[in-house]
Amino acid sequence: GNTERTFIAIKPDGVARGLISQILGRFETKGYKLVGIKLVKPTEDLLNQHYAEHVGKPFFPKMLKYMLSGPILATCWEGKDVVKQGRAILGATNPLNSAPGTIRGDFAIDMGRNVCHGSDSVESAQREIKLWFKDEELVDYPLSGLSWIYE
Ligand code: YYY
Ligand code: MG
Repeated sequence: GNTERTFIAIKPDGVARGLISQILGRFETKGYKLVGIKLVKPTEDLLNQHYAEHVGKPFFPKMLKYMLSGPILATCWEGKDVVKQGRAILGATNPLNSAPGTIRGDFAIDMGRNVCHGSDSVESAQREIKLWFKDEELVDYPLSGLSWIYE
């Protein structure tokens, strides 16, 4: 339904480059509801859990260093099909393959500086939201003008 949730993070480069408002703006103007947001200086342990599927891959040590290089903006968004749509808004993993109009397509060049993260499935989203947020950090409230967003 309209209560699907996803985890979207702005990586250290996105925060440092001042891209927060533009990235959040894409999700806001699309019609999605922000239900969690905080700046986090993640521990290595949190990142190992977050990227569990990539631990041990050749690119992992460099990626970990990048993810530890500054604060990350952790956000949780809610709405119809938000996991899949979130991935589409962010664009392909390698910014050289990301279409213009996507976050990575518009704001990034190198894969190791691709500005943002988005959950890749509903199951990953549930796992990642639990990892980054406490229950009480997720808030629910009515988004105004819902009838102009959903038919
Ligand atoms: O989910 P997504 O971020 O689009 O890509 P993943 O395949 O899950 O990889 C996570 C993260 O790792 C990616 O955003 C950049 C980095 N990475 C890399 O630096 N080099 C690779 N060959 C693959 C991934
Ligand atoms: Mg991924």
